Amino acid sequence: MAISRRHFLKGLAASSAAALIGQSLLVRTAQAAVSAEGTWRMAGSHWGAVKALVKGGVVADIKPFEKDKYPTDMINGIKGLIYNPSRIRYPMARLDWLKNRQHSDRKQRGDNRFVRLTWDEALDLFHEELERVQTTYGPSGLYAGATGWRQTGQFHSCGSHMQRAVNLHGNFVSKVGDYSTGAGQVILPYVLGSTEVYDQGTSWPLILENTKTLVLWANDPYKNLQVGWNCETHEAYAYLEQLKARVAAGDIKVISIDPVQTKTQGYLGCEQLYINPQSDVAFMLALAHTLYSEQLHDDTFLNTYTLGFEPFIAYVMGKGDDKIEKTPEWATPICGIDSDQIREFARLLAADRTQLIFGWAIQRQQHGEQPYWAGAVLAAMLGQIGLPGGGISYAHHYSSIGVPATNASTPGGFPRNLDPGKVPVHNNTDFKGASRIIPVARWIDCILEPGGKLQYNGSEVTYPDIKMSIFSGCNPWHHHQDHNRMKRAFYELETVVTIDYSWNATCRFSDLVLPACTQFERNDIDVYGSYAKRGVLAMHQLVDPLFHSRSDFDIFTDLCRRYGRHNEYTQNKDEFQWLKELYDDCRKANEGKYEMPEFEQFWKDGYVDFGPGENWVRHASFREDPEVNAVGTPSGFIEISSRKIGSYGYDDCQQHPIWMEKTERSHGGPGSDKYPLWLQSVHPDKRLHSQMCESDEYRATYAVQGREPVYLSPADAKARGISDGDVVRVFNDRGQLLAGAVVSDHFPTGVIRIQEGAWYGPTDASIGALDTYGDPNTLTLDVGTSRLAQAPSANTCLVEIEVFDGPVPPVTSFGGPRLVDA
Ligand SMILES: Nc1nc2c(c(=O)[nH]1)N[C@H]1C(S)=C(S)[C@@H](COP(=O)(O)OP(=O)(O)OC[C@H]3O[C@@H](n4cnc5c(=O)[nH]c(N)nc54)[C@H](O)[C@@H]3O)O[C@H]1N2
Ligand SMILES: Nc1nc2c(c(=O)[nH]1)N[C@H]1C(S)=C(S)[C@@H](COP(=O)(O)OP(=O)(O)OC[C@H]3O[C@@H](n4cnc5c(=O)[nH]c(N)nc54)[C@H](O)[C@@H]3O)O[C@H]1N2
Ligand SMILES: [Mo]
Repeated sequence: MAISRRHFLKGLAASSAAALIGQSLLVRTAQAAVSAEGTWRMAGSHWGAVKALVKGGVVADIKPFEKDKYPTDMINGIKGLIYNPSRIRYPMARLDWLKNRQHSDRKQRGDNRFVRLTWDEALDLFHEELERVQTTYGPSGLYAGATGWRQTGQFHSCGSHMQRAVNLHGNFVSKVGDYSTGAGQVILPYVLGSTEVYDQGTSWPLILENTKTLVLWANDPYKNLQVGWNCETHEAYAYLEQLKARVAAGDIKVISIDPVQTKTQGYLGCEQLYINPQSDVAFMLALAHTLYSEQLHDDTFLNTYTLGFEPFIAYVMGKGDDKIEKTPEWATPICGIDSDQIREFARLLAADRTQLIFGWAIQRQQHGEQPYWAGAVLAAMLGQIGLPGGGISYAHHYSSIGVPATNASTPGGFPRNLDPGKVPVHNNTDFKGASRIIPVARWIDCILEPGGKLQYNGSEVTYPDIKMSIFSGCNPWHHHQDHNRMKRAFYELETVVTIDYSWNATCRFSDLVLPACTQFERNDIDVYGSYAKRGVLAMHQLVDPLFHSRSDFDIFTDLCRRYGRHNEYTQNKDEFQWLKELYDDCRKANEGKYEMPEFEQFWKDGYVDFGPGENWVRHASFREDPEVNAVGTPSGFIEISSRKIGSYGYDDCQQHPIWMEKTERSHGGPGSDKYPLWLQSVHPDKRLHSQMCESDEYRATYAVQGREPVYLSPADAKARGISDGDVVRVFNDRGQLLAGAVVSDHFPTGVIRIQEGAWYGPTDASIGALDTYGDPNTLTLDVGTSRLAQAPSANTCLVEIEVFDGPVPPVTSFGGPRLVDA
């Protein structure tokens, strides 16, 4: 193994991959034969199922899997993801932590000075720290709940490996919810009876056939369907292509409600309805007002399928506590849409079959529960929920939702929990009165206020006193808001361990860093087509783990060895035995439904296809019979008002949807006199969050003077003397960053965009340090959406921007740590 690494380092071709890999199944199935022309092998990623040309032990080329007719451009970044200077080469420890451990100077965290370790040293340290924290503080001292967008592959799913291994050692604090849909997944079960956000949606063919007006509300599917939770095959794009043709023919009207001209809008050639950021609920209430005043709402639907319309409509009509009638004239100054246009739009929605399709960014803001709830109320007033091409969806921009899905069973994964009846080495369940589970986006609050109380979804959370954190398959120094606040919290942590394959900012702020390999350096299986469940893919190992990296499975097997639990961890199975078992279980579950060959044949073929999927209509069974197929709300009906939520007594999430002003809002809202620009940190067009930012050549295709782009309107640029291509400073009271200006008329005055996932690269470790590359979470606000969901509010954020004068500091984000001697 070491030979191949050295060969790679020198840029020489390794002699024979087969010889180096040894007696693996790759060899058994002759997949690893190395010839001058190389071999094409099947692989998979969030960006798509792909085929990779492996030549001389190196990944030389990537092309789409033949079933992927609409591959994303991002597969051109994959080679650079494998081979780049930010790959973690060895296990490493932060200099002062290695010397002083829990007594280290934590203010040095972020200065990026690290010492190289051997695997044995690193895993011994990891084990010692687990022991120390369990015996000194108990399970409430350890947070191992954070996981995220681990690479595809059901077996190697790295969060499960970390959590199973740590579970075998002792208990720990975990999390509930996620950053994607934190508000939506909590509010919608009260309203529509399920999370909706992760549920299958009405099939695209039925939408194309039946819908007359399609509203994309805060939604950019053409951009966001490029990635999927599993190995994507991008079939939704075939339907977007048909939609484009229907729009051109005038058969379907598509309207994008968005402050920005989106990529989808440009592709479809559809209309944009401009709206001021964060003001959608005011607009929705005015739409409800018009529908009701003009008797355009569906009384029969409301009476048959919903509860609690009366208090809501009383509030809209000015009979609520605030005595304000939510007329279009009331809404206009808030949402920026002319009152006549509001009325016309309400009439259009009621005129024919209307499908509302929401994106998720709109609930990633303060009071993010409200637009989802108000959207459901509008859909209920229109009375089309459960009809093909009508009603509401919260997910058609995600992971092939809406592509007709098969009924196939898909492969399971490596278990994250202990096997039944097993207990950890330290079976201490005393959390000292603190909660065992915290809302995911509140972990920084928790570290800053141990013992503090938090209202969450009808219960009270008591913050544990966390001393050690472990991160695997996530990058909190991209995903969490307000990095300068995070620095303060990290002063309180004694030990931070990160397992990743790239030296991102989370590694920089850790004490112990372990190098995992990428999914291209191990064997795995996964479903392809994400929610459409189109088939099972063999993810063949392409090359050896680079440098000293290892698979998460190998890393945690060896950690468990240190406390005698390695056999329990692996269940005495190696990688291939696991893959075969996961496949065989799946094959068995599909017996009589879908034909699947023996594992060996599947592995050789590279995939097994389940054939076409079936059309389906969301909420149709409820519409058919609301008694028998009641939705999962407390009453079984759609709840326009919720007694349950009302009983919590929260002022920031009351018993029906209401308009609430935000802490920060542009276009005349609070804070806009000092910081007039709304910063939206949407999901990147050419990355998956922070993944692939390290892919140097690919990054160069969009970076501006080596910095992350910040998009702004011509008017805002002109007012500040900013030209396209300038390095600019974006700032507010929370932080400051450098970015490269892209002046674009897709952006209105008062709105700027920096895509999330840009690698944080501060000039030094201090609080307030300038971020040299442009991570928007240097600037975002770290507050919960409300007491109900406590979800992140990244899109509630105001800033100012100026030309940066003075010498521009180099970007510090990439290229790994500063190696020093102990
Ligand atoms: N401002 C702002 N912030 C946001 C958002 C926003 O819209 N605006 N969006 C939020 C949302 S929706 C999300 S989902 C989060 C995403 O947050 P994350 O899931 O934390 O983001 P990723 O960049 O995908 O981080 C995954 C990390 O796992 C590593 N990794 C991948 N595969 C493996 C593996 O096999 N083994 C190991 N050990 N590591 C691996 C990758 O290298 C990467 O560093 O960000 C959130 N943050
Ligand atoms: N290419 C790519 N695709 C992805 C991802 C990725 O990283 N890259 N990440 C995946 C993940 S984990 C997730 S969670 C989803 C995220 O999916 P979303 O959260 O839906 O996506 P975003 O791109 O953040 O935002 C979508 C649109 O919302 C608009 N918007 C923002 N605020 C408002 C508002 O107040 N009002 C209105 N009307 N519109 C608003 C934005 O202008 C943008 O056009 O995407 C998934 N798909
Ligand atoms: Mo997400």
